[in-house]
Parts: sequence; C-alpha cells; structure tokens
Amino acid sequence: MKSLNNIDSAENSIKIVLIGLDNSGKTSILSCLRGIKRISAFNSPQPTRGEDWQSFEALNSHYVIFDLGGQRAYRDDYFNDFDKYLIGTRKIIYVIDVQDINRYDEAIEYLEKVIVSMEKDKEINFSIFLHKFDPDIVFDKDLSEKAINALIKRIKKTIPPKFNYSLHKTSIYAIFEKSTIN
Ligand SMILES: Nc1nc2c(ncn2[C@@H]2O[C@H](COP(=O)(O)OP(=O)(O)OP(=O)(O)O)[C@@H](O)[C@H]2O)c(=O)[nH]1
Ligand SMILES: [Mg+2]
Repeated sequence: MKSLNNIDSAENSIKIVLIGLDNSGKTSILSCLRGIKRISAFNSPQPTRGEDWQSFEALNSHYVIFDLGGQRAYRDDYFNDFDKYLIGTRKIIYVIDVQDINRYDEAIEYLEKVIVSMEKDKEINFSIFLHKFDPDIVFDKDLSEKAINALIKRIKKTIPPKFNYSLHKTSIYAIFEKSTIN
C-alpha cells in the first residue's frame, strides 16, 4: 500500500473517494478515469486490499483518487477515521453493481453507513453510480427494470431529506456516458 505522505501538492489536488461493495467496479472506473485502455485492466482486476489511491494529472488538474476496497474484511475499517476521507474531498462516489441483484440489500446497508459517516459534512458532493448499466445490459425476470426502479426507490428512501446527492447510470463499456436519474 502506498503511503499518503507521498501525495505532493495535496492542497491543490482534486480529491475524490470511491466506495462501495467488493466487485462493484470501483477500480475499473478509476482505470477508465485515468484513460487506461489495456483490456487486462478491466477483465481481471484483483480485489483491492483495503485503501488504495492513485494520483495523476488530467484536464490540467491534479487528481488524487481514493479507491476503498470493498471486501467485507476492510469495509468497517474506513469508518474508524472517516474524517480522513472527508477533509479536503471534492466528491464521494458510492458504486453499486446494478447487475448483482442478490446484493442490493448489502449495498443499501453499506450505503447507510457511508451516509451516517458523512452527516458531519453535508457540503461534500455525493454521487451514487448504478454501475454495470452496460449498453447491452440483458434484462430477465430477476434483473428487470422494475427491480432497478425498486432499488432507486430504496436509495431515495435511505438518503435523508436535505442531503444533496446525484444518481447516475454508468458503465465502463459505454462511450463516456453518464445519465442522471431524477
Ligand atoms: N459488465 C460490467 N462489468 C464491469 C464494469 N465495471 C467493472 N466490471 C467488472 O466487475 C468486476 C469487478 O471490478 P473491480 O473494478 O475490481 O471492482 P471493485 O469495486 O474495485 O472491487 P474491490 O476492489 O473488491 O472492492 C471485474 O470483473 C470488472 O471487469 C461494467 O461497467 N460492466
Ligand atoms: Mg478494487
């Protein structure tokens, strides 16, 4: 794991935090944001072991992106010192694998914990990505639009009133597309 002390010019950086269950696609999203095109970066990424971060230049800005591995063993560790992810942060992105309907309950439960930990700092821009919403997504009797709409309803119920956030459908297989759900 890299040391945080290595982040130079942290004050001038745009800090973003990616959080969500394991296998939801956080590291893949990060690779996309960095413009990495190697297919292996998307096909078989290893699970992220705890906190990882990457720092890079893009669009004339310096980005520091935290990628919080979502395996159960690491999940609660982040809440011991969540301030670390709030201070100086521009945006927190919560990623849900929309195709993994069997884990919607778990994803909502973890979302609740993130929201509670963010209550101190309501100013931070918060986004939820309904990820793996691929252009060729296959709906069947389990993964129906009805199931996704029910998930969206649950998310909206989970977020307290007056808590600002935005909800998006995302996919690493879309040609940069991010559609907002109202
Ligand atoms: N279909 C589809 N698969 C995706 C997408 N994004 C990521 N994946 C796949 O999802 C799996 C998990 O991706 P990761 O990026 O490793 O997930 P993660 O959230 O970083 O997982 P942890 O590090 O364990 O927390 C990989 O097999 C990716 O290829 C997507 O938009 N669509
Ligand atoms: Mg990862």
